[in-house]
Amino acid sequence: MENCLFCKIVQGQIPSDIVYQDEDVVAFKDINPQAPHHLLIIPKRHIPSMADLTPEDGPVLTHIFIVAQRLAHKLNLEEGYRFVTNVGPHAGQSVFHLHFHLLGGRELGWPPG
Ligand code: IU
Repeated sequence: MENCLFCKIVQGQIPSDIVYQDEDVVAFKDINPQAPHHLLIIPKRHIPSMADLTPEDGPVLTHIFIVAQRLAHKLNLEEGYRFVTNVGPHAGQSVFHLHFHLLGGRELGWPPG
């Protein structure tokens, strides 16, 4: 999608620190990390947010979770991690291409602010 920053990352039009990608998903380091490990995992296909998902998106969502689980294992996050998506302005969503934050490497507070 035109003018979507994460679509541009998917297309390699702007640089990012990609740690994993396949046919359907990309995982890259967040530019403003909030924990020792902070990755973003996104579908390559443009979906603005969780609010726009349909049942047809089930397979890519399952795949995103499995990729996240494998990356967490690779990063040795055995003590725990968080996997979240922000939806809309009250949650602080700032990029409108569905993305999941994988955060770990320190004790995480709850509830988030
Ligand atoms: P949010 O859930 O929409 O607030 O998260 C957007 C994230 O995208 C946020 O953590 C930013 O630091 C991150 N990000 C990025 O990694 N690269 C960018 O070029 C931009 C934002 I703009």
